Amino acid sequence: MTTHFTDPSLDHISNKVQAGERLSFDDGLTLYNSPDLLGVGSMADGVKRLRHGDRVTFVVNRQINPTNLCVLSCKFCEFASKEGRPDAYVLSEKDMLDRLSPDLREVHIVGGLHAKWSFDDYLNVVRIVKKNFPSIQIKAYTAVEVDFFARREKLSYADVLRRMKEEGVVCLPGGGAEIFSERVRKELFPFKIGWSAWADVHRQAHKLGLRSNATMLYGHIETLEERVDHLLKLRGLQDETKGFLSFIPLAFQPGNTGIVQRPASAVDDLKTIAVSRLMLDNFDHIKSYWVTVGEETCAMALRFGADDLDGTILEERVMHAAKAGSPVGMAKERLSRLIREAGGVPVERDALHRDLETAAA
Ligand code: V47
Repeated sequence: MTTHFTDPSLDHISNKVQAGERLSFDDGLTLYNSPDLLGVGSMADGVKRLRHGDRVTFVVNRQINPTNLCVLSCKFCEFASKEGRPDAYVLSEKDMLDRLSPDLREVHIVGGLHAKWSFDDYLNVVRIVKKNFPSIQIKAYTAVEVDFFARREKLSYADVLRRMKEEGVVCLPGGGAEIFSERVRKELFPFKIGWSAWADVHRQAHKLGLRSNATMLYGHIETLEERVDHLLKLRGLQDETKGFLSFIPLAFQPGNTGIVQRPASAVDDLKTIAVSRLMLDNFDHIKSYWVTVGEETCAMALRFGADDLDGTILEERVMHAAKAGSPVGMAKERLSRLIREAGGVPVERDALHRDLETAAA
């Protein structure tokens, strides 16, 4: 089917997409700058349909954020706290177990970098989950945490990751990537790892057979050039390792940070999903994260290239600390309805993006 674009600069890109040719940095910028939102979206939807048809996946999951105490003070983060502040917390073993139930497929563990916790304390969180709920798959610790454990214990990334795998971690979340721009890093998160260390952690994880995700935090002070560069860096790493499961664009929630007045627009959210699908030709899954974009935009994103909604989550803290307007969790039935309303077929998956029937086999 030929699509008629209102923006003629999309014709050339559409020809490349149809011929299965890889898009360039300039193509990425042209897509982002195009006023033809529906044209960009229909191209991305076409690519999504070729890979996944009408299927849209989700997982019955839960997030556990063991502590918000963090040695870092990233300007964009409203989740992190310091000792003595009224909002500071550390979950007890009981707190963690109270949040879990055997019907969960995945638990996503991520939290602050606690000044007094050893690597073993972090591993213990994994042990507690594994011992009490052996059937729940554990997605744990971002590259930022892995780097923190490695420095603290004077271990290599590979050693840290091997220990995590031995305790039962099956994949790593994609957090901590923020935006791979040194300019933005110096401004917003100068003490956090940048691209090179982030990439190395994921490279080592993939070598050990651990799969992982990748994210991009957008809608703050980054430029469109920096977003496209971020996507190309990830595409290059995926060419090298083939270990990434999914890509998740995270719309920045400004809260009280003062960095920007309001979150990215729905148009920007939808374009970011579409551009990600078109540029990341070697990523199977593009997630529309309802927590940051809200339910309405999230459903529309399913016609703009997204094929996954993450999950039920039940208690999201990181974005809600920054006043995200979405609910903190969603029932499985509500997620399915959202998918059906957008014309998709809901498919429940596990943490490794396998359909449930396959996973059970
Ligand atoms: O790295 C922090 C982001 C990330 C804010 O891998 C914020 O399946 C928006 O990575 N507004 C952690 N974002 C969450 C994360 C994630 C989420 C869902 C699924 C997966 C996955 C990973 O949250 C951080 C940072 O980029 N973040 N503060 C904020 N105010």
